[in-house]
Amino acid sequence: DCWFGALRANLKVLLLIVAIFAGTALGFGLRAHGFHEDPRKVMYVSFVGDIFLNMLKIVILPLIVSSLVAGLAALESATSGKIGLRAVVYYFTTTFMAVILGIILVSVIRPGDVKQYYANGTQIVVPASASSHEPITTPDTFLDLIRNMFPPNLVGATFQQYKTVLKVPEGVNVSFMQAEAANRSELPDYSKFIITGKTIDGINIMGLVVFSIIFGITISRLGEKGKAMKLFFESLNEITMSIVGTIMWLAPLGITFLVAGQVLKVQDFKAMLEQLGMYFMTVLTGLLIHAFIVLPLIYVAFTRKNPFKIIGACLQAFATGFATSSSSATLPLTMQCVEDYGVDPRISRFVLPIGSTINMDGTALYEAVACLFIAQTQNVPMDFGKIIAVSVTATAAAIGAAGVPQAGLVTMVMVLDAVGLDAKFVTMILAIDWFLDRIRTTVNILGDVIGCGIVQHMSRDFLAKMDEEQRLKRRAS
Ligand code: DAS
Repeated sequence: DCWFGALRANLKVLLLIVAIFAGTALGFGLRAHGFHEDPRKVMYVSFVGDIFLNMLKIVILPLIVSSLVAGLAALESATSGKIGLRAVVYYFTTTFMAVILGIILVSVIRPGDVKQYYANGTQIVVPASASSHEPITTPDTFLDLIRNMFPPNLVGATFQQYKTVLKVPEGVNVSFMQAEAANRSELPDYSKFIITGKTIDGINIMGLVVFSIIFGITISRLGEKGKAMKLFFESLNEITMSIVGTIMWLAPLGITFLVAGQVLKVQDFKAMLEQLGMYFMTVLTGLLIHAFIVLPLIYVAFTRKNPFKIIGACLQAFATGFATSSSSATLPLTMQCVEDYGVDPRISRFVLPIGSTINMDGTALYEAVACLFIAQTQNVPMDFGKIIAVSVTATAAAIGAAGVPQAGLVTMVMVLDAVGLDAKFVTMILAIDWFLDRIRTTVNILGDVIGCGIVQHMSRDFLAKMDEEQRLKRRAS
């Protein structure tokens, strides 16, 4: 039976990886037949993939709320405080380490020195601004940010309370950068990016996470009085996870068409690789070092276990993260994978929803590299003070980015602003961002999985104590 189970799990992973290659082949095949010139044909192809992505998004809301509430209700508030603190310390440390790694690499490789890499003097072109945009305003003050973390009601939290809001669309709204760059007069208050980055098709994830944490801790404090809600959210979590299991069988089909649709949307491969090849290699090198050296070493340091066991158990989540470019949409799978691997649900339900929202090592590394790359192409000298500014704002921008496609591009405006670079330069790296987004999203998910394993290992003693107490209670009753 276990042999069949293992085959089934690996079969799923194999199917997903085949789906990614099939989608790439399909995409290039359709390009050869000129599909990429006709937007309608592109829409028909990506339509199937979008349905799969939206199906995953539907479960984000009930999953995050039920996991956090049920997870926290199952723990004493003191325990959840300890687990939460360990998780947050891990998130900040690894995110900051990713930024430092990115800064070191981009300063050594210097991909932005155009003269160094492009003998024929190819200038890196800043494409003209995108089409006109609808008027966009986001919360005006930092108070909006705080206010929206405590939504008036659970349902209200899922729909924007803002006047008009920049929903982080699937393809980044480049004209947003132009708008931002246009009214440079007022200093962009960073609350805009944090709260903007946190919206997923109108769902204010940050507000939901904060509300669910408070709700879950209160249930655990109320004991008997909160029991009904505890059972309700536990059952909601089971229902949601079983829906995820069903959706996952559609993944190979959805992923094939998601990838094919993306390959069709890319405008000009040649210019992209010629102009941004070194930048691409710098980001890729950083992400691979962080994912396969830094994080595994941290895992070994804290757990003395083989990191590639837990990584191997989550290939399904990584493949989905790569295909969807969305760590929030992949969250249901990430949770299923770590729980199948053996992580205690009381840890995964609590640590993963928060991790998928604020722990984005891949994005942090990418934003630091992209910002310094742009500075290099514009021959803007980077003194030590600016490097510090980049390392702080890239960490904050990664925390502020949502788990949706190209969210890291939106929040990068913060980093560019910190060193006095115009937001419009984001359009320079747009051509290749769709591909880098997939890889950094996968690294974000890897960081969440490693964090889950570490927090689980560090909490094993008081989880065991809790189990013992529950056993004694059951025997007594
Ligand atoms: N795509 C985002 C995610 O889902 C990361 C990013 O845009 O940087 O993690």
